[in-house]
Amino acid sequence: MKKLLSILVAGLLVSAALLYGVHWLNNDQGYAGDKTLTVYNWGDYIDTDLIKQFEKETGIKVVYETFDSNEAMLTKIQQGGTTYDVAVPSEYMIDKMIQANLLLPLDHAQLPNLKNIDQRFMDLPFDPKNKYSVPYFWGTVGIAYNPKLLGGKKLDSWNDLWDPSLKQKILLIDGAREVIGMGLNSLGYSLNDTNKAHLQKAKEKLSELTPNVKAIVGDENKLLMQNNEAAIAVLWSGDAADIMGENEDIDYVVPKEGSNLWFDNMVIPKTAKHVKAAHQFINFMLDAKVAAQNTEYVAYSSPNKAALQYMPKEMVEDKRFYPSPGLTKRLEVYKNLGQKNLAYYNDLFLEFKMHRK
Ligand code: SPD
Repeated sequence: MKKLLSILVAGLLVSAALLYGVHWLNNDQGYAGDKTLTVYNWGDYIDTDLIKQFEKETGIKVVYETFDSNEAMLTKIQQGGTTYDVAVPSEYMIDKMIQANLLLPLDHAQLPNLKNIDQRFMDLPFDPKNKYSVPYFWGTVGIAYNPKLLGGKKLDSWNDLWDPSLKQKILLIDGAREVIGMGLNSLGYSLNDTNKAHLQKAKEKLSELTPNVKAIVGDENKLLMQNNEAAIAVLWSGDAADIMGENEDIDYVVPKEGSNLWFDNMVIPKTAKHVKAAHQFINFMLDAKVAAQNTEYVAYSSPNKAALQYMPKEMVEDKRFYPSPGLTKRLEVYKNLGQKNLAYYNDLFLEFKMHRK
């Protein structure tokens, strides 16, 4: 009878502990179990083996979703249907999200691997002291082209793209700031110009490019270029690096009139439900070996100084993708131009896209 009673008491204690444990497992206090973390990132922008590694090391299940523009990401976060724990916006959007009070200040004490980031990428004007964001990847906007498909022609200028011999040869990135920016730069204007007359001129100039534009695409640009189905692409540098790894005939150039220097950083939206796990994930991605593996996979430029030693030399020493601070100083970073101006850029881009059809 005594034995039965002690078994019963032990059973009750185990059940209570289990119940208490279940509560623990759900409240994100750092215990492995049924915790989840929802990450929202650009398409083709992570080595998914690293997600598995993070899940294995922490017991946190990652739900991973992708977007293809900063604007799409913002809309989804503002709608609030899904609550994201980590997102990866670009600089001007980070500024906009800070102003709109959509981001949570980061706890740097939970991000010891932040020491791995090159100081050059810290404390930038869109997020002083990295209060809300930490570097993930960076790069430029430029032209990838295949001289073999262009009769040996070399390109080094935005204005080269208007050459009538390039009919149906060009892929454009599906991004309002990039395409309108290309029109502005080709006319000698700033990428952050808000003068309506200049913007109209840029749009008119872009309309003249229409016969040369084969398609306006997202990540599909990579396959089209790799397989020699397109000769030229205006794109982000990392996509060019990826393409060039598959097709050695292709080259990448940052046009001489100037171009965009961009930064994609990790943030925690204010609505995040798993703040501690979000910090764990960000810190994991900042680890030198993890960042090196991720960089080799996605081919974008890493701001993680400690990671560079684990990456192939030819990758890190390629000045097209790791340009010197001297060159990057000549490039422009997008500014948050405010809701009205950003909407105007989007409208012009939409008009340009519709005009093509
Ligand atoms: N396929 C991943 C693309 C990520 C590119 N981010 C660049 C943002 C530039 N504003």
